[in-house]
Amino acid sequence: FLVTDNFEEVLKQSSLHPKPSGLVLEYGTSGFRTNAKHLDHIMFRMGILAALRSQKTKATIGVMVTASHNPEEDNGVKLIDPMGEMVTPAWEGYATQLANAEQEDLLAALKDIIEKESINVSLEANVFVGKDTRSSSARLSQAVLDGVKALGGHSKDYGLVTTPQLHYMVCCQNTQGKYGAATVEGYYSKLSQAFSQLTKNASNRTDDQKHLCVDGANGIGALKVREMEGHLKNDLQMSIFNDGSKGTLNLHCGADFVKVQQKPPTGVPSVGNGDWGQPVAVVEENGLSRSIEINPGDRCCSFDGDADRIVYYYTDSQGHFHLLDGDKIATLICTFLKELLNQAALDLKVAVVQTAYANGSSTRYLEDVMKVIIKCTKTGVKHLHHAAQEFDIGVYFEANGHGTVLFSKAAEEKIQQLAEDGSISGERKKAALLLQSTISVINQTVGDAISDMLLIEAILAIKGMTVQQWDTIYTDLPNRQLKVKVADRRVIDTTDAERRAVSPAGLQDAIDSLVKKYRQARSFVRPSGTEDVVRVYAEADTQEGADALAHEVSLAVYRLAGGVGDEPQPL
Ligand code: G16
Repeated sequence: FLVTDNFEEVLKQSSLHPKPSGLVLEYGTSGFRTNAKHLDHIMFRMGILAALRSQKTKATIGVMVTASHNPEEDNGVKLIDPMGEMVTPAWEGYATQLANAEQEDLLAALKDIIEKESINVSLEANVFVGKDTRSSSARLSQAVLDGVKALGGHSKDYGLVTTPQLHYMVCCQNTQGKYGAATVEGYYSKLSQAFSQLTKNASNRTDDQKHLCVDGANGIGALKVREMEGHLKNDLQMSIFNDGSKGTLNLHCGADFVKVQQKPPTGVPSVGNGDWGQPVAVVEENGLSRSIEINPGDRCCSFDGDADRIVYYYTDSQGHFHLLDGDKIATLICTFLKELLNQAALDLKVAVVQTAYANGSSTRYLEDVMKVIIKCTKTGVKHLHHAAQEFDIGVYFEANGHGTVLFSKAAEEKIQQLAEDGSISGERKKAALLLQSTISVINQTVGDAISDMLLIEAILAIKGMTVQQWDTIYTDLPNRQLKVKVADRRVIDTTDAERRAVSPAGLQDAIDSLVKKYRQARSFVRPSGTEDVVRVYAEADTQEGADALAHEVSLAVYRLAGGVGDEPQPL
């Protein structure tokens, strides 16, 4: 290749986005993620890398500026490959190489990637860019746009969108509209039409049954679900809380908070006292005040900061909080799909992909009762997505509510053919049509809180199921998740889909002997790929047991893996 004018431009522009010398960042679970003040050069360089990836694949690439569930002061970047999936692992390596090259080595790092991948830099490059609502996102997404431009690429700035919406746009663009129109409007109309087709099959529902409380985590999901509300007409009646008008992003709210703390978010009215706040809230909608009363058993859901995760919950008449996490969501979807496949007499294999965080009860239920194939992968949707692609229908969910369903091309074709087959009728036909609409309501590119919410709402409506009935499909084993601060979390290395620690020496032995002290117990530790902490997970037959085990394992991590700050205290 030749050093073109573009490289001079890259050099010139990169001096406006200088790398703080010595700063080293790693590509984590789903991209770079740290305090926003360290990210300007990363964003510029990811703009360049996306342009190169576009030249390599001859397709449009996506760059999403978000730190998802992290606190407001953080930010990050997620790279999206042509079919809307996360960028391929080899390019994660290039991303790290480019991100960490000192200013004077940037050109050499770029040339290295170009050579290794034999990229024709004179080809056109197209990049879609989106951002979340963080205060730093506007300037950081501008840095991405600058990077694309420096390499002579074209970009389309979608502005404020959810992460899954940008994944969707990239897939639509690269399939020449076959997946849908690459616009936010196209996304709303595809999903809402499918939702309306599905809920047509629900018997008359009262307004109460159509009602859902949505916690938008004070993030982009709240804005987008509100935008979509009109498209859903009367099929779903949402009350949106934590819409960003007052609260702070992800602070005491959102899917990650609700899942990890196992309690409801602030900012959402509910039955009970304390953290639940008041059961009645007055909300302002379209300039009108409306009071909303929350009763035992009412459905609520929480999105995370970029709306790619969702969890459900409710309070029972005794005031107890019940969480329906990603495992419960996967089970509900799997049950629904298997019933439809049976009715449609379609022989398609359904598998569920989980991670080590999956509740032991969910795995047992899916394996023993539902008789589906179960796979366990490392944390990170890229791993689950990949594993799910091996099946006719792959349902993948992390316990934290990040997931979706993938249909193989062959499975989609079979369903399509059956739905259009004039010679069948009755239950079989109905099931085929329902499967067809199910495919349309799902965002197959990545986990999507809005799309998952619509699918769950449709399933509950069609099955005439309450959230309590869904909750009793199986009973979760009590569990606890904790975080431990260590000097360098990379000292922890894991194997067996993160279920066993291979370093530091002695840690796994310590965990093994602690686990033996409790019944139905399991525990593992792993370094987070999004926060500077080590995560500890424990489950046991009682909550006290799970809490005590999590604490004891945290102490083992603290002592054997270089804990910093105060020693972990019992819960
Ligand atoms: C990201 C990933 C998820 C992962 C989560 C936590 O979610 O996309 O797959 O479960 O981080 O990862 P870790 O435990 O490594 O910190 P999000 O919603 O924050 O982008």
